[in-house]
Amino acid sequence: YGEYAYLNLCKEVLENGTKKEDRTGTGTYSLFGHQMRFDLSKGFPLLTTKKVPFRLIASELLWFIKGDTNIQYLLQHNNNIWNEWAFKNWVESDAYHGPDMTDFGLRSLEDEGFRAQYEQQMSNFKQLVLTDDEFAKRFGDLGNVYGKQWRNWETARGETIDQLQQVVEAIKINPDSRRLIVSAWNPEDVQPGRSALPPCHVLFQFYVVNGKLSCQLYQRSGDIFLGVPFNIASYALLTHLIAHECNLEVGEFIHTLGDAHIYSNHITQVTTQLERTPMEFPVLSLTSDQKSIFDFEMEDVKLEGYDPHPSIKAPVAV
Ligand code: DHF
Ligand code: TMP
Repeated sequence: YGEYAYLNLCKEVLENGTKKEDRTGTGTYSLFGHQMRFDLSKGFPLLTTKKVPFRLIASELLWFIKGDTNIQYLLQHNNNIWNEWAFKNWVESDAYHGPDMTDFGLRSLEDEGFRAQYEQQMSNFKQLVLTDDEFAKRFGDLGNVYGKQWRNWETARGETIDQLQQVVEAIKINPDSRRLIVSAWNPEDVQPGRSALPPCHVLFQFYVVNGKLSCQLYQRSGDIFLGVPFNIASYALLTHLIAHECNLEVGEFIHTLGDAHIYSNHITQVTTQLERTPMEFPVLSLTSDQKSIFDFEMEDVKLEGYDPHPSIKAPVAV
């Protein structure tokens, strides 16, 4: 089963990872440099040893593809995965007048009273982003994150580059090209204060041979339990969408990780997951009347045969 590529990474980090402190103050077990390969023609790589919410992965990817960086779209799709990083903008601004939210991620895990306050403020925040467009513009925007860099990369001359559109066209016209690259890492924009979180999935490259489209991602930092299962499925879906538009079959997704880490508060969850036996991967189907990746909506993307083990909860390090 293809899932062992992931499960083996978990095992390796548990056995050989080095204890390492990190920005969030949570602590990790980590190793540097690891590669996984998934043959997309053998099924869609959505993990089965825990239930992974595909709906959230698909709506996040469509949000990137639209070039959107505002969590309002995600909230409209009932997707809460980026809330904490926009919330941070708000509670650190002078427009915020509620209780002090410094270090809300860690504090809400340790202090129940604080957790209730945090949940109240987060709920207010979500409501405002959904109903007040001015507020959403100011505080719902994550800044120079994926959607911006993929679709509206700003040049020094004040022009913009649509890297995603260009790469799709290049795959059609010149599939042998060795320059089929999209970069999210802009040194100018990773300076403090310019984006909510410097991109984790930094650069991806496509490769076409024998009528099959493959994709390789370089991810500088991977939260193995929470982020990485999303990232695998997200890039697998992107590869399917682009292959569909370019009349190609899908080849491989190759996932190359820099700092691959398990947070110290995810160890029991990973251990539980490793005790489970993987099932067959599901199959992705795309409705054929949409051709351009830029026209896809949620209802055009369907998964069949996904029969995972139950979900496993874990706190996200902010
Ligand atoms: N920070 C950290 N520390 N790890 C991340 O994986 C991460 N990912 C980000 C932004 N910042 C991050 C964006 N992607 C979840 C998954 C992906 C993601 C953010 C959050 C997550 O919490 N997943 C839960 C389910 C969430 C839900 O159902 O709403 C999971 O169990 O997979
Ligand atoms: P960092 O910027 O200090 O590396 O923190 C980012 C954390 O988020 C790190 O644990 C990796 C994780 N992450 C993923 O694993 N995948 C993602 O897609 C994103 C956005 C973050």
